[in-house]
Amino acid sequence: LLPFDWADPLDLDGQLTDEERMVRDTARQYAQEKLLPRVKDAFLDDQFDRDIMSEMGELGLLGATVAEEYGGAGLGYVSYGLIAREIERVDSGYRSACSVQSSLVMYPIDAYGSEEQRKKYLPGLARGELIGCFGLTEPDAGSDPGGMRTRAKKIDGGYSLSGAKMWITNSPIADVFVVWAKSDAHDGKIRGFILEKGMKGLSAPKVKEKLSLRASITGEIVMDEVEVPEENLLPGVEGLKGPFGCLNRARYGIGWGAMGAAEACYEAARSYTLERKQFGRPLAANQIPQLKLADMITEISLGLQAALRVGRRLEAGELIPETISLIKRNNVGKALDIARVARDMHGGNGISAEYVPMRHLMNLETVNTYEGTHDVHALILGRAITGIAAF
Ligand code: TGC
Ligand code: FAD
Repeated sequence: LLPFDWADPLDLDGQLTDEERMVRDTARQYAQEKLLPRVKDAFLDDQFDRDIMSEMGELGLLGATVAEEYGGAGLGYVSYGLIAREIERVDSGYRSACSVQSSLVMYPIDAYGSEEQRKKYLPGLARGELIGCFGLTEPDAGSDPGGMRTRAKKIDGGYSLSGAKMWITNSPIADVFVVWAKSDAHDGKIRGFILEKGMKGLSAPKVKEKLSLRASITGEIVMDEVEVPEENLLPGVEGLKGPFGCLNRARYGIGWGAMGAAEACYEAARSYTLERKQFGRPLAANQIPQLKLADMITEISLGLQAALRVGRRLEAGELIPETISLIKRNNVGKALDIARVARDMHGGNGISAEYVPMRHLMNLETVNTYEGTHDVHALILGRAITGIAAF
């Protein structure tokens, strides 16, 4: 018989390559030593420290799957997932910054961009010298991005973009904006454009008074006849499959990341109930806390195995978007449940920022909503199961 490992019962570690373990350890060390000490103040003060992007860039944590010739790390999807898990173990807001940069900005430039665009933007984004954002959602088009109003009008030498994007991670500090708009010159089809900070008519005011994801900066993108040169059109894709192709990667990373947040809550609940005594013995000596911990590690272990399986299939070139919906939806939903139970297990202390579960709980409310809500992913699965679209 082998002993049970309470932190990794199904031996995820043993299913990784040496390189993946090394990537995981680098990300974990950075997250625990450099991010964890500053997250409480960042969350309470509603501040995102821009230096974090350069620090992540220096360690190769941005654009992990992008080829080395463009400044990426040339790693596989499991390594990318392991990075997301380690960063989100500290805070979903920091993972957001990393996944937007990697999957929603570097990926579309890499996959749909021209060679000039790749050379111009990817190395700076990989180093974290440039910060990117991704504008799909609008005030009146969230779950249904096909209903977007932003328009690109053909003008001499390029396009004039007008419209507004809402709830955009990193937009107030972004240098590079990947924006999706319906283009008159392309039969009204959705096209991707690269906008740059400082373009006339472009502004990105911060969204204030968020109660969730406070260590991440969120804003609008307001475009008032922004003139974008022809060479800033992403030439390689048209239609909704452009933004969805990016979302596949980011949603996959969230499948891993949410498990990192859940693990942080589980470990906090375990330590707290082992240390705190009521009725003359540790809380962990009671059946109810043990049941809760058993439920938590069961869901975490299964969720990590599912994320690993989807990652291995992506690496084998097997992209099935519905399987990504399955892990995004389930792992975030389970992480939310785990964070709430862990908060409860901390009693009154559980509402203090000194302990991690309540912060994760508040963050995970956003994670459950963005990149496709919990229910929208159920509808994507429902369509694949029945052949009938319910939206
Ligand atoms: P539908 O008719 O299903 O599809 C339109 C076209 O897109 C293609 N497609 C996909 N391609 C690649 N990957 C996928 N996952 C794809 N899903 C669809 C599809 O084949 C079709 O192509 P074509 O060539 O036939 O035109 O589109 P629909 O309008 O009916 O879509 C419905 C639905 C619900 C699936 C979709 O709209 C949806 O997923 N809604 C959720 C929106 C969403 O996820 N927004 C995320 C915004 S970005 C964000 O939240 C970033 S947060 C970042 C952070 O801080 O971490
Ligand atoms: P709605 O679409 O209005 O949905 C409201 C509710 O209705 C949800 O519960 C939903 O599940 C439900 N619903 C909708 N349609 C149906 C249906 N047909 N059947 C049943 N139920 C339905 N977007 C970006 O483009 N870039 C970003 O960087 C970005 N970052 C974000 C950061 C934060 C902090 C947040 C909160 C959001 C961010 N988003 C971003 C936007 C996010 O993707 C949207 O909020 C999300 O897609 C949901 O859209 P909505 O808010 O308009 O909600």
